[in-house]
Amino acid sequence: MTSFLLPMVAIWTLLHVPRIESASKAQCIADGKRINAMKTGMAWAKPGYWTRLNDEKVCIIPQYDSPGTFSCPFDGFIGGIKLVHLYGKITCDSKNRYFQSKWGCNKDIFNPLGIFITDIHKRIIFNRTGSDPPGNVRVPWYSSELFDGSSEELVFNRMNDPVFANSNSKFFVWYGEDLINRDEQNNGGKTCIDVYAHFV
Ligand SMILES: [Ca+2]
Ligand SMILES: [Ca+2]
Repeated sequence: MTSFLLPMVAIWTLLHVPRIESASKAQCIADGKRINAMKTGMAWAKPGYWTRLNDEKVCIIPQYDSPGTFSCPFDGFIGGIKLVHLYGKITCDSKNRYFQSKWGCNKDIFNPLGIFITDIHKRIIFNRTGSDPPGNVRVPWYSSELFDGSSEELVFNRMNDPVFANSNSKFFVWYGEDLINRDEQNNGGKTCIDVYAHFV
């Protein structure tokens, strides 16, 4: 029985080990391309997929000008941004424990959103609800039909007016009250996220 099994094991090994090696090499090449793209910003993003932009988690503190930041390792036109909650809560009033929220402040029945994505000049780059034009923030709260402060994800839609981004692009994820310096002293907590871009 043993003399029968040994050749079979040898044949299986010959058939399968090279495949494992080639898969590993392919992964190394893919990783190398991504790292190279991150260094040079020369790789064109693959359209039609959600692509994670951050390597390290992005964390937002809701006061004292403490937005999370991310950049874009690829060249491409971004039609949407998806923020995926990892951990943590934020609040517009740390004295009220019921106000804690992933994306805003649970202060009324709408559990409004208070997250804004801007450029370095604090201009909104990705629309809040899909209908607002890019511009400056005046009111630090908004609601959405699809998302609220307890959602696991928050998606910003700009499919009708995609934004070109490359390795020089830097984006900021703000808590609205911190962004416009209004009533931020009583805020608290921290929320940490991953950032995905939908390239078109
Ligand atoms: Ca506040
Ligand atoms: Ca501030």
